[in-house]
Amino acid sequence: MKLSIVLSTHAAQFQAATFKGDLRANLAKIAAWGYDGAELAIRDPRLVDAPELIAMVSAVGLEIPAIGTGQAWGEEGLSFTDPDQAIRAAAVERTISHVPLAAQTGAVIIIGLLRGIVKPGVGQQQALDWLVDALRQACAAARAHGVRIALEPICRYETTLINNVVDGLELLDRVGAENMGLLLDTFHMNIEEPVIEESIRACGDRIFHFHVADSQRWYPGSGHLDFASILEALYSTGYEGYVSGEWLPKPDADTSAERGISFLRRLVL
Ligand code: LER
Ligand code: MN
Repeated sequence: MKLSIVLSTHAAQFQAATFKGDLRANLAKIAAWGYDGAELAIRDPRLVDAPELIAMVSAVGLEIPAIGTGQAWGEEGLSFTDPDQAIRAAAVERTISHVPLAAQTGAVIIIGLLRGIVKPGVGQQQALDWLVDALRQACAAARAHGVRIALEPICRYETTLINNVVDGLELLDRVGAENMGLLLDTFHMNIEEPVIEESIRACGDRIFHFHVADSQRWYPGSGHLDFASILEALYSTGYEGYVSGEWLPKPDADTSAERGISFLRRLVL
């Protein structure tokens, strides 16, 4: 199992980015605990020096399996489904601006909350049409560089658009881009899927990335999810990507990272 954990390159409000703050020190700790990669949450690629970042990550022997983009929504309000055309265009442009780093590192670009939350006065169908249009543009730009995009079904408490695997697979069909797949997150799945394992199997080879957190969004092993069964279902699809920790820094970031990896590494798969 290739394991990573979410790390924000800059201060961020999103609570489940386990690590924020001193990037170099955090990368060293993540490597020392035995993780194979660091999933980077980057608000704006213009804020990072890509060669320096890649050097810092590889200096401690880590990979960058995925780049999270949601802070552009959380901190700046960019969204694929905003009624303001300029905001939608800026969200697409921001997504495309992650492509060079993704191409260099082999990272998948994550579309989570950058899809937006449907605003009052916007119909659900209109929002879906805007979402499909934005994803087609982003996928076309990414495809030219061999980069993949993963759309994450997110639970009803965070967005009204694409809450579950059925919605996600339907959206993939509509977008029709072979470099687009899904990011499944066990925290959201525990809220939205009837049977987590069956939903995973239904995705087959369309799973491009995988987030783990336990039922209460703490580290795996702290709640009531059956990770042996969930990960068995994941690998039965032929998945070869990363299992990436995205959980609350509870009781604190370091303890959660150590306990999370020791629990996951003990699972016999
Ligand atoms: C991001 O990966 C995620 O899971 C969402 O909860 C973002 O708010
Ligand atoms: Mn997630």
